[in-house]
Amino acid sequence: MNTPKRYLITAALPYANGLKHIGHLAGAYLPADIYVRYLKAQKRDVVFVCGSDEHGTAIPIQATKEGTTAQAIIDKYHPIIEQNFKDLGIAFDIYHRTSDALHHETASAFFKDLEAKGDLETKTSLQYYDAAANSFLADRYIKGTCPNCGHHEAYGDQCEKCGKSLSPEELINPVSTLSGNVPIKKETTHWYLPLNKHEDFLREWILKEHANDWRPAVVGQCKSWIDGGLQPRAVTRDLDWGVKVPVAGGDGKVLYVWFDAPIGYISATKQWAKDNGKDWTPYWNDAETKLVHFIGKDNIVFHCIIFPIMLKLHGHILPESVPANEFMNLEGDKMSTSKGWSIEMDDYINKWIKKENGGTGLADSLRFYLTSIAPESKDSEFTWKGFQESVNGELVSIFANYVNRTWVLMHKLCKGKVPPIHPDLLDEEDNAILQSVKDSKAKITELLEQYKFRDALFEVINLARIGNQYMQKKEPWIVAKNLATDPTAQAKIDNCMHACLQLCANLAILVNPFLPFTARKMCYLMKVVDKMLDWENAGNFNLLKVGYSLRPPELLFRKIEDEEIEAELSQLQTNLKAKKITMDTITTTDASTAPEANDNAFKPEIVFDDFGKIDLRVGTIIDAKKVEKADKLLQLEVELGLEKRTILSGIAMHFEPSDIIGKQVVVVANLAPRKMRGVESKGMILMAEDAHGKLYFVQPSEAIAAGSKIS
Ligand code: B3M
Ligand code: ZN
Repeated sequence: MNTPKRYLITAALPYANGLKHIGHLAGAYLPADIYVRYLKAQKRDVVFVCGSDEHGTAIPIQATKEGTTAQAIIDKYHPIIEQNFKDLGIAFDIYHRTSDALHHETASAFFKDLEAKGDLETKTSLQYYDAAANSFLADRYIKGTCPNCGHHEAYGDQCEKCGKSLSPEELINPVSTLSGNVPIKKETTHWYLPLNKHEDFLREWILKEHANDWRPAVVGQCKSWIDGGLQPRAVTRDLDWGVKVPVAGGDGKVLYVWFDAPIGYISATKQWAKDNGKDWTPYWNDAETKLVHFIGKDNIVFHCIIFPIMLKLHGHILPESVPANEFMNLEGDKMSTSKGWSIEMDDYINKWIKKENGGTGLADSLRFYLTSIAPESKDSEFTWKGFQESVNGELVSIFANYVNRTWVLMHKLCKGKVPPIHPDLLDEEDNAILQSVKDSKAKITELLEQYKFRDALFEVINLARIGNQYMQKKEPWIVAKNLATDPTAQAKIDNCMHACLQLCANLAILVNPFLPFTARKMCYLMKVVDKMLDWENAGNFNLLKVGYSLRPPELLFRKIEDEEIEAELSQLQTNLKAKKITMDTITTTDASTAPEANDNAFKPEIVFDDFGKIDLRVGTIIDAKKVEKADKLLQLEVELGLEKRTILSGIAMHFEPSDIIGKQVVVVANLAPRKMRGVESKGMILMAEDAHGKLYFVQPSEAIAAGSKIS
């Protein structure tokens, strides 16, 4: 493609069902923002769209967890996520919502058009149904074992562990997440997008046209999908949350979230155009627009196979590239908010950035580390130690150090003004430094065009390194000692400091896509307007005018201290424990006795007499309720035959009280009573926990009399 006339850049629409973590940030939003900032610095016509994905089963499921409505959930998380992105410098042109009327209209019209043209098929089939909950089990309402990787908590639409896209029929041992029951099958009719009819198009477009310019992992995933045989894909669901199916027979049905969400990119563009007095149509319909989707690898099939078919059918342009990232793990494990093993953007902002009132570059410190470990070709790993080493070792001691030394010396040796050049005294090194800037700019530009953000950032730091070496060679502070004896001393100092300052101005331009707050702070120090950051200015050594006085030095970044890293690491363990399911109330309320994160070893041997001391009984739960001000506790009334007992159990995060009444359980009947939240708990319920933290009641294989002994 020649230089495109305009760009439309999208970043995956996050589900507004909870806070988003830095793995999400590194996967889609940060690389997209870097690319957009680079394009805008080139004065290209760019629109950067994103927004909340507010449909799908993820939202009502979160609402049930928080004991509220789906609408309340999206209204709670949409503004928080939007603000988090702002605080980290992710500068969308619009952050829209799929609950907006404009989106409902757009998605509805899109579906109607495809339906009218005969591009969709309908099919009646048997689908999983939860009789107790009176509901079909779409997507996340059904869980089971992934046929691909064996993960036990795979959803009906996707396994979050291996990323494979699934249908409920493929799940092994499916259970309803509504009731925990094994579902039955019931007849229902749905609309399908016949992916199989578009195989030739996909082969041609992805496996031929883009075989070499898309990332190998993206092409590879598409190829295995296509080779695996494309099937018609249901694009409607039996649900009441979402965009209503707008055609006859659609009562009680909504569009599948993955049908409506990508259309959200179009609605967002429409809204942006409306707000800015522009025309949205060329951005989606003109072949001279370059469309790029930034996503994580679990979204590849939707953006490379399904949505492109929809776009083609509806008469739009196709994405020119889909630079999907792999995953970013955290300290050796997959990042997961629900398991407490993650760093939320919101947490980082509150703890690191807000505390220091904007702080010494702490938003950019995170952007820097995340980009330097971007999972562009394989999974990568965030570690707090790595964060510290990267910030202290590169950002502080190379980049910030170079700028700071330049500023300090310029104030000391050149009266705080841009010194003149003395051409007759310029030597090879002075000339080489300008050439280095030009070379770096060329490399960085090329890498950015190829979505290689990690390498591009490395080149920027390398240029600062070259600056440090140049200064070290010239040693203007040593030359200054000869001012009285060497008549050319001041001229030599001027030449060196002039070059160092012009290099700083160039660094500000080149670092701007990656570290926008830093670039602006450098503009402030140089007393220039942001316009200086235009990409065309890089490679120019005339950016700062001779005689211009600059501001006194200010630190761009600060070091990250050992104590801060230790605090973060112990916080991670605390979060994990807080979310971790424990066997009973005693361990849940007493963190010191809670099992360690990966503590799965067998306990030390005991003799039979030790075991014999435990009085285990079968009990039946006859009542259950939440305990005030204790998120984790349920207060249970348990029938033990000889007597009824009140037992507190730390299972409130996992079971609804109404769901467990009538269940049989195993009770440690002779455990010393313990008072919690003013209630005395007499006994303990045994629970089993799988590797994913899901809890199961330990039960007799058939119902038996309450009070029966277990030995
Ligand atoms: N909300 C899934 C995700 O956040 C989904 C992306 C939609 S992009 C159109 O991973
Ligand atoms: Zn899997």
